Amino acid sequence: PRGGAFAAVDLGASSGRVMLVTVGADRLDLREVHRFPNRPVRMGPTLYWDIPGLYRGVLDGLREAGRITGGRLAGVGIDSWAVDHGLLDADGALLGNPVHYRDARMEGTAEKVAAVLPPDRLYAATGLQHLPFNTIYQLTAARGGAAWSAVRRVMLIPDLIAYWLTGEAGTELTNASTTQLIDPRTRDWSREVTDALDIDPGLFPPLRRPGDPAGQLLPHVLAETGLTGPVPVIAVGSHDTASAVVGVPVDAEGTGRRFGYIATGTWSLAGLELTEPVLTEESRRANFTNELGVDGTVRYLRNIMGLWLLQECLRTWEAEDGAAPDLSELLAAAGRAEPLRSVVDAGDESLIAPGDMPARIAEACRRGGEPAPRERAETVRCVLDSLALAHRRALADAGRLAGHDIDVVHVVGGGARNELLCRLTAEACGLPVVAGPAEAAALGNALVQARATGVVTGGLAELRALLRSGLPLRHHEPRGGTEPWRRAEERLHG
Ligand code: LFR
Repeated sequence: PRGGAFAAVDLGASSGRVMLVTVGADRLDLREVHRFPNRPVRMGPTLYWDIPGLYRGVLDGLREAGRITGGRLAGVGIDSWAVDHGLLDADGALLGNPVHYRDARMEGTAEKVAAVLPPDRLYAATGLQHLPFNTIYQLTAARGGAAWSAVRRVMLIPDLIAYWLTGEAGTELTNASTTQLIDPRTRDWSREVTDALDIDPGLFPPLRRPGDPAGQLLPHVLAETGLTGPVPVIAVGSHDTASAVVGVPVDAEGTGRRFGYIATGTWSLAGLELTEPVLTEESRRANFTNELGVDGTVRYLRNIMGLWLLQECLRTWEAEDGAAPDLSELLAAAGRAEPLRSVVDAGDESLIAPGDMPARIAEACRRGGEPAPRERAETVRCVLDSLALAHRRALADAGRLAGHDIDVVHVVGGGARNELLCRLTAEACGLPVVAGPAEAAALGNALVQARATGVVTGGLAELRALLRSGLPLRHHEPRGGTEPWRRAEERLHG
């Protein structure tokens, strides 16, 4: 039988992992071979990604994968968080560590961009949700810096890793769409935007699409990882959210229900899979994004602050206690805490930066006229209630703006493991929630590789059909009615 072992490299904002995914014509098997923390580092005033550390983690993972397969891999695919990038000089050398999207340097750049391209025109051209750290703003900020005159190339994070592995440069389309420089209708650079902002799209290597070849592991990479060549690197949905949506086990029960999805991790990305972008002014005002997906799809969704809120609380408490708090205990206590006692707007930009999150949540509660949490369990409950409420609102808005009903909500990504969050989301949306797989991005990454190498054939439906067997999915039925959630929403948004 045809089959292959694929390495799916999935870099998230809090950890990176290399998964070994074995795909056959009608089966799929997933094994985590290496997981490593992704710890950003502040040097001087700037918050950076530790890109050498991440790249080392990728090499370690590939070596580990090869140890299991006897040195053979049918492919390697790389996905990561979006928008961030490295700047390279004429020799192809990195001009500094990539800056973290949570760095403060973009303050004021949105105004600069708006002065040459008003937000309504920018949205009509790109369909992208305004996020203060979109690549367009980062490049505008970088242009004021001393290194800029040496910049000859801009490479998004997964493309940069692929460049080091293969020596070949490309820009994968799904991730390119998060730069806010792509027109979602033509699925190419928007001349209107690049001309207005005087950004040369030629700084980005040529576009490639998920499934395109992206080179082969270089001899020194083979030597370092103990793999036997040739090992092709294959472009996948290199934006982690693009791969995660390929990994949504749609129609696992074969009922043909219309689905919404929430890709949960550091962020919650809640929305719909569409075939055409929605570029209306109403959509812009609702802050919906049209990111490009695999196979010509559009991810119509809203970025919600996500489990970042909880992760950052835990980091604060760990610093206070000198030891990591027990998360399962905290979640159990949060589950018993008073429901919807206080909620905050999970789109609040004051929560983006790192720092004392419990204090900022308490402050956001006070600003909104909500009682501040009195203890940690109440803070956790406030975070999860607020996320569930934001999920409800995003899916309802998406359905209305795109004219698309939703019968079932798929929660994929790390947050699918958080039972309380999934239960609250089902209650808030008043819809059944299917939770899992947590590793949707790695699975979606591997499925696109498997198709590109001929191990499987078909469209997204056929790829997703492979997800049906053997995945531990959890079902949450809506209970208790949505009226308390409607009232909480009214408190928060009027
Ligand atoms: C999720 C994600 C989101 C993107 C954010 C920042 O991991 O890729 O889709 O908006 O990270 O890049």
